[in-house]
Amino acid sequence: MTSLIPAGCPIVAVEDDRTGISLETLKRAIMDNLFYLQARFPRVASRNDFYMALSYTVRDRLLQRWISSAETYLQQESRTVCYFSAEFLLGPHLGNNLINLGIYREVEQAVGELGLDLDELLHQEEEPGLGNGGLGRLAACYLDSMATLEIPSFGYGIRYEFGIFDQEIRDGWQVEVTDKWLRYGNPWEIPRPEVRMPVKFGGYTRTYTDSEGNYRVIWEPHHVLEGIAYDTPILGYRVNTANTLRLWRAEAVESFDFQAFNTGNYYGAVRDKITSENITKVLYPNDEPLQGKELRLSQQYFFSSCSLQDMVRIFLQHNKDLSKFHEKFTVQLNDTHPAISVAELMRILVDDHHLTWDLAWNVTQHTFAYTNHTLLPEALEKWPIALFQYLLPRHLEIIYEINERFLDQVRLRYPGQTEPLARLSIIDESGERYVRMANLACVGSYAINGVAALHTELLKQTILHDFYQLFPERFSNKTNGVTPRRWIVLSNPHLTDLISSKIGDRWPKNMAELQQLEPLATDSNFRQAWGDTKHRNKVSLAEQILARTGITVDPNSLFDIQVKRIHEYKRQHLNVLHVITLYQQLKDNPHLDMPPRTFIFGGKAAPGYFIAKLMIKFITSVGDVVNRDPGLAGRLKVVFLPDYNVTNGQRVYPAADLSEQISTAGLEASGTGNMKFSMNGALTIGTLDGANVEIREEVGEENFFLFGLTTPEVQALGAKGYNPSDYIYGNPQLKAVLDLIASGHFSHGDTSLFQPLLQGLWNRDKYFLMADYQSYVDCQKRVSRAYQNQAHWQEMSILNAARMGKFSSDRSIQEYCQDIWRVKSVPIKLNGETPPA
Ligand code: NBG
Repeated sequence: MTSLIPAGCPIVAVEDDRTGISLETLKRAIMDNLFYLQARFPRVASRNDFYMALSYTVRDRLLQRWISSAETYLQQESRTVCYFSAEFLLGPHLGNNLINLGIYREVEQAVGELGLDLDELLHQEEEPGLGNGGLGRLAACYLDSMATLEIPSFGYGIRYEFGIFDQEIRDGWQVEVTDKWLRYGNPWEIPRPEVRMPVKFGGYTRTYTDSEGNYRVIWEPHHVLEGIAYDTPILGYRVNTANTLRLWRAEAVESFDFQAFNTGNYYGAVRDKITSENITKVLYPNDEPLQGKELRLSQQYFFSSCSLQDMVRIFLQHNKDLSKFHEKFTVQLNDTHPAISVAELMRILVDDHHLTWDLAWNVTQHTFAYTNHTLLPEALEKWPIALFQYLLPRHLEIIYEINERFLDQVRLRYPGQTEPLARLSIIDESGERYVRMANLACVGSYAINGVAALHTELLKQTILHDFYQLFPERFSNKTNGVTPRRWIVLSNPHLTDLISSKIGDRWPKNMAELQQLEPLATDSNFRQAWGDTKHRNKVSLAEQILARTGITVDPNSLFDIQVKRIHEYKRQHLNVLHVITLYQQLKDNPHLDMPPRTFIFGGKAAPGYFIAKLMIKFITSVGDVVNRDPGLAGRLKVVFLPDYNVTNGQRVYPAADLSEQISTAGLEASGTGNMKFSMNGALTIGTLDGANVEIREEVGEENFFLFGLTTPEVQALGAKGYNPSDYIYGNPQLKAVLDLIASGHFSHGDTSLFQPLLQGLWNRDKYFLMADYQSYVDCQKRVSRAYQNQAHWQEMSILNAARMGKFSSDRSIQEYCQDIWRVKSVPIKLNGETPPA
């Protein structure tokens, strides 16, 4: 702790330049903030106090940019993108802001001179885990790219008090722990208590005719809440643009229900307050299927309504004519979670602002664009009519009206046919009646996109086929991307320095420049340096692993990594079957020629997803046996790294040799971890699924380990009648692996523990593991052989990184801007200056 006490530094600054970045100014600002904002003197200050003081220091340095951005957008009345997302998985801000501001080194030195360690302060930050996985992280990468490309934009979402749960592993099982990320304060958000929006729930509607003879509807709610805005600046990379992420927190309108209070029902009144505020308490931890939860629908409506009301408020400050709303704003719906916005904007325009239905519909349909993120049919959101009626009675009426008008159009297209009508209808009437949110989103949007080429094609062929027939012009593909600022520059500084020493330092903003590395792939010195950086990263991951799991792993072994949510379709268990295959082979032949491997897994399972949780137990149990087997002489290690999140991801990607992207073909919409690995020089073993297809196209098939059935093959096999036991009985090695698991070898003799997993594979094997097993094991053999030729491995690794330019989220956002949003960049001047290019 003594290192926390800075020696001989001024405690109170007399004058303070809040934007300066000279060493002395930075040091003084940190001490100033420690004193004035944390009210601490150095001797008693905790590490968190110093983290807060440093964060405020950095925040001060981006506030000018933020204010200038807001002012410029206001003056120029810029067309603005609003990215609506129930999830933003931001990850820690401090390091990223230092990178984007370009003051990492300066701050590192200033902090050092105060006797502190920047790394330790960075680790102090609790990451805002306001998302489940790929979808939420994509939203965060897109905010970074929109700011970097100087696109006027807002992120709109929910300020969950508790984000995605922290994962602990006890006795090999996942245990969920509440994520109290706000516990020690959040220096990055600015509450805007005067920006508050009323949000109604429940009740009934009534109609009347106004003095001009117009038919009007009034919604008399059962209760009303307020949404309070919390703003976080989102700074672009080496530009003056800082956009806003506005998240809403729910608050009861009156702290007390005075009626209840007066009648003596004090606790009843307090309970109502608590119930209202529950809406933004916690993120639903399910990655894909979400059904039937009243609170979840309330969350979706709550943030959609607050955000649209806010946009209308902003619009009306300078314009009167709401029929032009869509010229100022465009809204991207990140999946169907905010799809209720379609009905809410109609309600605001028609009921609150008295636009005619047709005018309002024209605005609505030109405002929204919809991104689909999944093909899993069970993940398509639908809400029971009864729940809708109860929670959002006015919206149900509006949806019926939208649907009726829409179906009239459909009837013209398909005269006399009822099938297409039933499939296209926003209301599912096949059994219990539901509102289908994807249908609402498609009908209400001017653009619809998938997130990788294959995914978009499959959308058109399968779940959105009828909409594609009707509105082909609305469909396009926008392959996902990830921000190289967080995923290379921040997380892999050694690699960043190496690359910049060869091709200069403009590539983080122009990833196509990485191609200049290609000629170096055959340069033995460069290969050596490339391999050395990887090794350093592996050493530090090995230290992490030891500290967090107690398992010692060898940085010279092949680091084979699969990190992502735990799901049957992602097939972590296929990976484990390969581990057991190698285990058996080594037991049979201790002299087997193969490079030592360390299998690293990470990922959270939805708390209610029993098989996914059992998969974690399976991984840890196999690890327990394999890691302790003296006969293996450390040639196989299996690690489950607990609590996979953004922070841990930043340590994992740079250290990977091999990236596992092994989902059943046709089921992973895109994947984005696959991109992060490859950018950091990992080779991929993968199926032709999601963005893997495009990654392989870019890096070259000779630099990608492909295996498994293709999507059409999976479809054909399924149609023909797939019988997994044919594959098992036909493959003695596979049978032996399954038998070993069934024997209780990995469960202390307990033969029942993994039965649910085994039964799944023997009986239905919904995700075709048995069909892909041999192809996977063979492909892994090619990986091992390739790894034994290090020079060639490094060459492939360099080519992977060099050819990943396409997967920068900057490219994705440019495509959204050009093809969908039709927005242009608006450079921000600071003190009359734009930053140097
Ligand atoms: C996920 C897909 C991923 C994809 C991300 C981001 C959902 C509903 N979908 O394959 O499973 O990369 O979205 O598009 O979380």
